[in-house]
Amino acid sequence: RIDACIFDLDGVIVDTAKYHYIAWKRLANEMGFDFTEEQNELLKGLSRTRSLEIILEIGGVQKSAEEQAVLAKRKNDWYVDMIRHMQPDEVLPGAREFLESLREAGVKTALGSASKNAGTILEKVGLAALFDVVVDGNAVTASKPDPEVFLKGAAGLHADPAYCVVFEDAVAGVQAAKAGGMKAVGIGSADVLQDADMIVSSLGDMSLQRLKNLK
Ligand code: G16
Ligand code: MG
Repeated sequence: RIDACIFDLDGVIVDTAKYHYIAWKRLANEMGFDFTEEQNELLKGLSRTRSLEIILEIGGVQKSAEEQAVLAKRKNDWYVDMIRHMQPDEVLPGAREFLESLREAGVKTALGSASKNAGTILEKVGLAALFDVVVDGNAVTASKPDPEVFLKGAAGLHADPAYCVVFEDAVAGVQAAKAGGMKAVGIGSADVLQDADMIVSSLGDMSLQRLKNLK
């Protein structure tokens, strides 16, 4: 039995990693070092402050807490400037259709994202109405793999975690789901998401029947 589905945002519903990358790379370049797409992979699912710490480590640069706050804001201003142009056609394949099928079947839905910009993104791509609850980076104190974001989603939906399924593309996100006693569907490759109960390449491969098969 499945009562609720909880979705990660970046990498599951939309590809915002490409915008994060452009903004982080610009920041790194301004500080005088490069930042590669491969390094950007390390930041998926992590908070903005944690991401900046990692980038500073990559560049071998030390900054005070005050300077870090300024840098994080600078990056976010560039990022917000990009996501405010996002369009409904940027929703990843199958995501909208799967969310609609859950709504029709009476399965509750929540968003569980590390991003403080999650609400804006859902509005821009026209998906806000398909989520019953949104838990984002403004609502949590502990980052994935801590299960807080997903447990808050389940609580907001009045759902027992044991009957919740989390959809995640990041290893830390799958670990967070399992730590919260939930089932996890990994979006991506089986090599990296071994802890997931099922792996699909996109939400286009999901259906109510496959959801039921999770038991
Ligand atoms: C997303 C991204 C991360 C990003 C984080 C915070 O997480 O994957 O790369 O650092 O949000 O974003 P913001 O700077 O907008 O608060 P998720 O959990 O949606 O995959
Ligand atoms: Mg993600």
